[in-house]
Amino acid sequence: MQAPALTRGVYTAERHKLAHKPNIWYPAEGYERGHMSPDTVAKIRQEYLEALLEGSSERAVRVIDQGLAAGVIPSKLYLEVLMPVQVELGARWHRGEVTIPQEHIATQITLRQMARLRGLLKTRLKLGLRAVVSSVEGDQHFIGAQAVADFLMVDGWEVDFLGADIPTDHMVMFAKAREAHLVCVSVALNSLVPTAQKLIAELKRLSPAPKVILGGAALIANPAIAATSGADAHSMDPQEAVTKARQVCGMLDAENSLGLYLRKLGHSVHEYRKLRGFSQQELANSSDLDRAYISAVEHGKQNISIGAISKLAKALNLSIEELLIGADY
Ligand code: B12
Repeated sequence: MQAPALTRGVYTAERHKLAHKPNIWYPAEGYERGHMSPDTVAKIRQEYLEALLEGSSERAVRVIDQGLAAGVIPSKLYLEVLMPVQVELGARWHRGEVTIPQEHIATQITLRQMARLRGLLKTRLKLGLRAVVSSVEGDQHFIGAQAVADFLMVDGWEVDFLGADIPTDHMVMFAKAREAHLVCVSVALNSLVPTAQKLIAELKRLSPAPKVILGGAALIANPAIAATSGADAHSMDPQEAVTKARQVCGMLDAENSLGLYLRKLGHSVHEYRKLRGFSQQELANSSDLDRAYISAVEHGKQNISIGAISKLAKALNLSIEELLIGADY
């Protein structure tokens, strides 16, 4: 059966109107090379929808492969094929045109493709910042939150993705225990907006309080929620959320850049120390530094001298450059 043409629909028009920003990390190389037009993406979207309606994982993989071969970058396939098709599929399910097993199979296929495309995106240097991403208590919708988690991971954040329906008090305790710099909250149901507001208020009572970004279908339905949510930023777009995450966490602020750099360096020291199997005391002994100093460095709280970096690098059997670049790369 030929599925009716899939336009980008209300959801995507909203997304464009409210949230579209140039893709600063993954420029649309395909467009620049002239390999594809918006029609190409629309065609891929249509074929991907048909693959999902058929429940054919193989066909879905082939469609995504063809998109990649045509020069469509992975983030574009993720955001402009997988996401709107998932919305369309869900809308059909809500209208009773797609059965529950069909929707479940399709969602599983798309989750696999999301993971696959995320794997193809080049992950940036670790930022030394931690984000917790979750749907609000009572909310079973988690695909959008997963997308936000994926894009933050690619941007170099340490991400804890909690999935759907996390009780408010557990979420707050978890964010505190993880010392999260950022919490991204997804709310799909209008009826759960007060729950999201309560969660944000409780997160803001933590000391230090994480920054909060709120997004999800409830905001698409009612953008006015942004005025009263208490969040630091709002977005309907996982990629735009990355820009906002950097903004609200002060990464684009020159004053904070030293602090962020020290955190990144601390992360590198911590990771290499673990990799070498040293305790902080052992590293302190072999680098001729104090254990408390090592601890402060690892927490990004020490304005470390070049001399001390050199001692740590030597004790970890690294060049200074390797230590500065970080353990993950
Ligand atoms: C699939 C689906 C379900 C599945 C969810 C399982 C799953 N796979 O996650 C199930 C069957 C559980 C479900 C149940 C219900 N659903 Co439902 N569901 C959907 C549907 C069709 C698709 C959701 C989806 O996966 N979308 C795809 C993702 C990619 O889109 P998204 O979630 O909007 O996320 C995008 C953005 O919002 C953004 N985003 C999302 N979160 C965040 C967070 C941050 C921080 C940021 C920056 C961005 C961001 O990024 C994403 C991509 O760009 C939507 C319709 C739709 N058009 O979306 C309805 C929808 C969300 N559901 C709806 C309803 C009413 C329900 C039920 C109450 C139905 C019922 N009577 O039982 C229950 C509630 C269950 C519960 N307690 O949560 C309504 C919500 C209306 C509203 N705003 O209040 C919708 C909009 C359908 C409709 N038009 O009526 N649903």
